[in-house]
Amino acid sequence: MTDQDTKEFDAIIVGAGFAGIYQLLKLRKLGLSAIILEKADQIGGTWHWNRYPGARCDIPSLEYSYQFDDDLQQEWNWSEKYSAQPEILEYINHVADRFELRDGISFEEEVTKATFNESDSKWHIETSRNKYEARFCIFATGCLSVPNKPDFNGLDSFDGELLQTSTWPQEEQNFSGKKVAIIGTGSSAIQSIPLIAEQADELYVFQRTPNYSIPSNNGPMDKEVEKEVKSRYTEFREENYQNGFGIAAMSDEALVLESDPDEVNANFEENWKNAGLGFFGGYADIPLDENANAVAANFVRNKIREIVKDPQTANLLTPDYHIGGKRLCVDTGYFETFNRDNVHLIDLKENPISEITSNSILSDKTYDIDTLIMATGFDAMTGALTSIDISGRDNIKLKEQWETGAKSYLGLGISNFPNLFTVTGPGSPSVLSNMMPSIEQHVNWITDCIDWMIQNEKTVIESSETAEDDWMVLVNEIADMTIFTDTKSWYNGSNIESKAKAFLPFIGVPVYTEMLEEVVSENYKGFIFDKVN
Ligand code: N01
Repeated sequence: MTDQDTKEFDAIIVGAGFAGIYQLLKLRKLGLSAIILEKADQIGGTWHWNRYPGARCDIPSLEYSYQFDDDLQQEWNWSEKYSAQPEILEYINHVADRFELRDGISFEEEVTKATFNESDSKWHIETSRNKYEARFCIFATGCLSVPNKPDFNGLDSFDGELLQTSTWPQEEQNFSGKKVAIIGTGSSAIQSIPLIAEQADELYVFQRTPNYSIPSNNGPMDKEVEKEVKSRYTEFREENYQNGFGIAAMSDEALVLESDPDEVNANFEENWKNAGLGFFGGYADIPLDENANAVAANFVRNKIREIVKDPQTANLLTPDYHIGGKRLCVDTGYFETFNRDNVHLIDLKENPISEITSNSILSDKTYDIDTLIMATGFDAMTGALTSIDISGRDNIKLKEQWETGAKSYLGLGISNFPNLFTVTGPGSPSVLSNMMPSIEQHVNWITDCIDWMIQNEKTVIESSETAEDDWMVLVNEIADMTIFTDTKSWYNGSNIESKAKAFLPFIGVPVYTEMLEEVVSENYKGFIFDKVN
């Protein structure tokens, strides 16, 4: 390919999920030329890839939706409280059409390399098909987009059907008449197991660590609730973003440890029925105090033992760590599924998988199977960035810079990587918030920043190393005040053996929002403009 073939834009956006789509719209409104480069053959990001049975959002759809356009939020009607993946995909497609964004997306084009060229201050980008140059490069690559594929002994020799929840085929899968194994018991498994169990002859669930899960009590959209929310949508969104996790249900200021135990129990019962993820925020000290957390955890442990009839299975399904330490799950009939005769739970802590053969898994005994489903999670928060060959100033590689732990200023900018922005990057509330408003917050911030640079004739922006270091110290200091750091989870990289262990999400949406605003009001404090080497 010659240089003449290089396509030039003001900005390249990587990824056509909720973040990329909105970023394209905002940059177009600013009058910039921009293109989204998307690996998949269609838009949707996480909602395109994760189409396993039962996939649905675990934040109510009235909250898990865009707020940037009032007509859009008034006119779109969700059919259920928690929408299923096909409806969410339909919604993002609707948004792309409504705002005429499709012609700004190039599909089946995977970004493989991005290099900052100091002589022209531009990003030179290579994909599976083309070369590009752009002043700005915005990674809208999502927090949970690179699958974790454990290398089980013999996996390559498996001859049956091998599926991964996070790269699920577009064709419908039918498990009737089959013996199915699923490895993993995180959210993806917890959502899919009840539906697969209804079809499969036998379902073997290989669990390493049990998870806490709260019943979704999902159902058709309550039209009265919808009407009420829509009558005050702006206010509703603003109120939610004042809560620690940016979610409506998580607003209670009361403390477990200072409340009457009977009252706490009654509230837990109510939240178990109605709150979903909000169960975790039902009292302000559940995320902060291990004794308060233990009261909430015991409530859920008792529920599991009440639901699951076989005591040994119930015990195996009962977590022994802080509730919320691993991402809380929201389910439809998960624990009940283990009362079925065709569902079998295998404890990998006691009996790890020693081998996978052409047609079986060897653990405490040999399990003959037709289908193997990996529900083994993601290289979360950093994987999508470190899997691309990104080079910044002085040819510094992002992967190497992050080898001892990812660092970012505000989750938006990375030192040595000028004019590169990340939407919901490490160090921002991202996965510990409602992703939709957090995406909009970042896209608005990035767009305003670019606009400010244009107005103020600045060519290059980058975060200072000091600002970045201080920011990550703060992220970890806040996390250390909570129960989040004591548990092995993908929040701190401990689900991937080779990954540096560091807690990555910023906890506390309102504080974060205030700090973002302060940075802007002080002319982008912590960022350097037009750095001279
Ligand atoms: O992945 P996970 P997920 N041997 O990492 C196990 C979001 N999400 O795809 O805990 C054996 O939670 C691992 O075991 P352990 C949500 O934020 C949202 O389910 O490491 N087992 C664990 O059980 C969620 O948190 C929705 O001991 C191995 C499982 O695999 C995030 O995505 C729906 C193993 C992985 O669980 C990730 O969820 C779905 C090994 N070598 C997901 N390696 C919504 O509702 C891993 N495991 C919006």
